[in-house]
Amino acid sequence: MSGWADRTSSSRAFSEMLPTGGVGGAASHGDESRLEMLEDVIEGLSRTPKMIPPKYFYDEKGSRLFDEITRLDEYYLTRAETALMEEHAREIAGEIGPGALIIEPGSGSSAKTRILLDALIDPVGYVPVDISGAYLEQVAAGLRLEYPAVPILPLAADFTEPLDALPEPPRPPTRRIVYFPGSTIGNFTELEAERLLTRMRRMAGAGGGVLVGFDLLKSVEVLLPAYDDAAGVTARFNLNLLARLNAELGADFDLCAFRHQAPFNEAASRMEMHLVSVRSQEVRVGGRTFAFGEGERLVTEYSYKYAPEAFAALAASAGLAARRSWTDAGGLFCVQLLVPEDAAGGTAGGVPSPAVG
Ligand code: SAH
Ligand code: AVI
Repeated sequence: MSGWADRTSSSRAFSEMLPTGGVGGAASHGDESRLEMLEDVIEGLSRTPKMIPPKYFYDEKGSRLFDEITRLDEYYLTRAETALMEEHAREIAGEIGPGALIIEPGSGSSAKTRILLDALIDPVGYVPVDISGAYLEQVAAGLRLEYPAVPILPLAADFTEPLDALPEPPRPPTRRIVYFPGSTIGNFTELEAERLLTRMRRMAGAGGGVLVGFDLLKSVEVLLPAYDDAAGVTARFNLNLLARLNAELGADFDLCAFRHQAPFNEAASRMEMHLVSVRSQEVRVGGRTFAFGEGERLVTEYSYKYAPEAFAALAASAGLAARRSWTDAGGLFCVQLLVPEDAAGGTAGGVPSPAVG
């Protein structure tokens, strides 16, 4: 999936297709977001193969379904990364140093961030950034109770778009650390990931760093069930996307006429999530009609799996050097501390000599 930010269509034309009558002169933020979603969905359904960006999974129900996924036996990623963080949090916090500001794009439940916050010395603030606004507010409220000494500064935003202004903590930070756990980086193509990491490098600034978690390439015996669990939670998560488009865009997807499928694309080193049309059918979205053939696939997500060296090379293309790299005891998941390449000599973030692998 690529080029989602490049909208060529007229927003005004699309606004008339929204179910409640469009944005008009006094558009609310909600209207603008829905309009963008409508543009993205129409553009994505016009492609071959048809695609919808995975960021639209995360309405409030989608966020809760994702949380349920993270507790599944088959979904090893969260368990492995949590174990890694529990084992290495003190060391990671030592590398980051005191007085840091932690910014987390796509913060979700902020579960692993709690492990980091517990280990950090005197963090000046935590900025969780998430597109799922209502869920973000609930998580932020919980964090304020748990961490009364840490300013919690949530930002409801799409991190793939330029962020206008990040909330400022009351005290100036010694450095900014962009924390990007959960293998969310894996949901972007390499070109998109390079752009995103470049943006994160700029956000962290010269003395800062990017702490990123990514999933390691492994056998299909482990990968396939992780994205197609026995209880069908991942299938519900995938299909909820269509329910959301029906509810928010007035689309008429028949949820019984699409089936969840999650193949491994070996050539691209990624898991993929598809919704397969079980029959030939037409679907209406925003005044447009889209034909699906029997067996036709709607691509809803890529989830790239990396070898540590391949990820370090991707980071290098974004001007970031891997200073440190940690792997969980099971060898399933990896977290790397990336610093701007010109700081790789040893001054940034109080970080000592490079050690990747
Ligand atoms: N970082 C958390 C959550 C990972 S799930 C963890 O590791 O557990 C991915 C999260 O990113 C979800 O909460 C989703 O709402 C959010 N997200 C996905 N795409 C986004 C985007 N473009 N902008 C902002 N948030 C996004
Ligand atoms: C959020 N993201 C990293 C998850 C992943 O594994 O790619 C989303 C997910 N899709 C299916 N299960 C979980």
